Amino acid sequence: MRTYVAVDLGATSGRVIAGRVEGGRLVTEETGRFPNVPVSAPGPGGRATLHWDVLRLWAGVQDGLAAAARRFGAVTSVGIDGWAVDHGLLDADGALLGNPVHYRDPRTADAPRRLFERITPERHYALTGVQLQPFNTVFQLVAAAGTAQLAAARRALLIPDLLASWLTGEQVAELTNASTTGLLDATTRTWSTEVTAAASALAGVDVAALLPRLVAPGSVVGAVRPEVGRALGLDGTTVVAVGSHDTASAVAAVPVAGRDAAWISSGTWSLVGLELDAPVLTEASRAANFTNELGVHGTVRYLRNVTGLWLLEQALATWAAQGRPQELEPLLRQAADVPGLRCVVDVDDPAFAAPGDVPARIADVARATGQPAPSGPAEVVRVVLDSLALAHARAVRQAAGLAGRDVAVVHLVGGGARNALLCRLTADATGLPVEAGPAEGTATGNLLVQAAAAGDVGDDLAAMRAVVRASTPTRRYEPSGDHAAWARAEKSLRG
Ligand code: LRH
Repeated sequence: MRTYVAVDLGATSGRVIAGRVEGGRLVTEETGRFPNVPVSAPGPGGRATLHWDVLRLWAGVQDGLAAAARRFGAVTSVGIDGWAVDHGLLDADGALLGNPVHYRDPRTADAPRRLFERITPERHYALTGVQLQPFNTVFQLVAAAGTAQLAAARRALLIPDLLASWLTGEQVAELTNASTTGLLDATTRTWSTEVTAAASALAGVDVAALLPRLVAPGSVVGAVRPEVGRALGLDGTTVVAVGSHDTASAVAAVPVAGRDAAWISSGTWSLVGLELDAPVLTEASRAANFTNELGVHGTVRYLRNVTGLWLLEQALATWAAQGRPQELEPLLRQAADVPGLRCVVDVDDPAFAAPGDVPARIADVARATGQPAPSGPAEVVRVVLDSLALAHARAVRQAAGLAGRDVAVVHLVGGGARNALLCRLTADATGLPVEAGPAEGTATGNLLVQAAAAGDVGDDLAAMRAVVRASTPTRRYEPSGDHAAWARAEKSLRG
């Protein structure tokens, strides 16, 4: 029986999960889990810069891989997925030039304006289909203009591709994650010469030359290097390109994605959208800031980035730092008893983007909008989850309208599937049933792409999803409550 190992890097933690296909079911076991803690350190010009501690992540990945090899013996393949857009710059020797910068670092604030002087936002969207997020890779490269690091760089590798290169020595760009960069042509699915030319003129380096060859999910990146293989017990193991964008892997593990299904990949972000065959590159889609990212098996993930459980994570971190740490489960139970919709905020308000005191920021927004400010952790959590559910409903409705689809069910995968209150409120806000699970959707999708590449699972999404259904029960939440109250809350938010 073959063993596959998924490395899944999230914004707050990394996981290593081994899996086997047994009797049409995926059986998994976690062999590593480690925190992902960003670190601020002086960057160019001494400016405080938020970095990813990528060597610490690499150490956690190696520990988890070695544990998987000890537990299961021969490992057939490893697949790596992670959050999008961020990258390491490598020098001419292939060595990492510095710690990758975190997408939440504000260095990119002015970069969209600068790029759009060279290529209009309309043209950029018509080419790439990517929503405007100041942190997209293309803007990060523009923001790095003039730095010694960028001048010395010969390669830019997205985080999962960087770790894959450390395992194999091969430098590639996996397609689903490449589709988040703002540098990929959504129609030809190759690097856009027009966008790279505009970015090069601003960055002062040849951006196209930094970008490696593209590979599709399911293809072999390479064999694990002998010295790494010996150290970790991975002799004979290959690295397979999976949906290396975590959201692509999560969407691959949505149990059913018929034409009437919307999905929410719920973690630090909520990625809310639909699976399509072709991108929607219309002006209306651009105005609504929907993105066309690529999925496994050539699909398009048509979605909007909604600020997700980040607000809850930051609130918990704030209370812990203030010496009053909160336990999540009891807090969620208390929040369920707080009367709903007393106060709602726009979760995508830029005021919430940077790490910090989310409860205080919510209180500020509440006061500024004439709403009662929540008092105490349970009330704060209720505001966060009501507001998040409202944002989910809006994004589902907009996606359906822009893509010309009728949505009858919402699948919610990822860590948020464990949050019954969030699932229930999302059902109420959308007025649609929510099917919750799998909670480890990303690792599941990662493992199934590897299993399909090896022939353990049929090589199409329907076959992969049949395994998901057989392996993980989902929980269904029917909409209830006062739908008109949600409509009123939405109206009050949008003015
Ligand atoms: C979710 C995610 C999302 C990106 C963001 C940077 O983890 O990959 O899809 O937009 O991180």
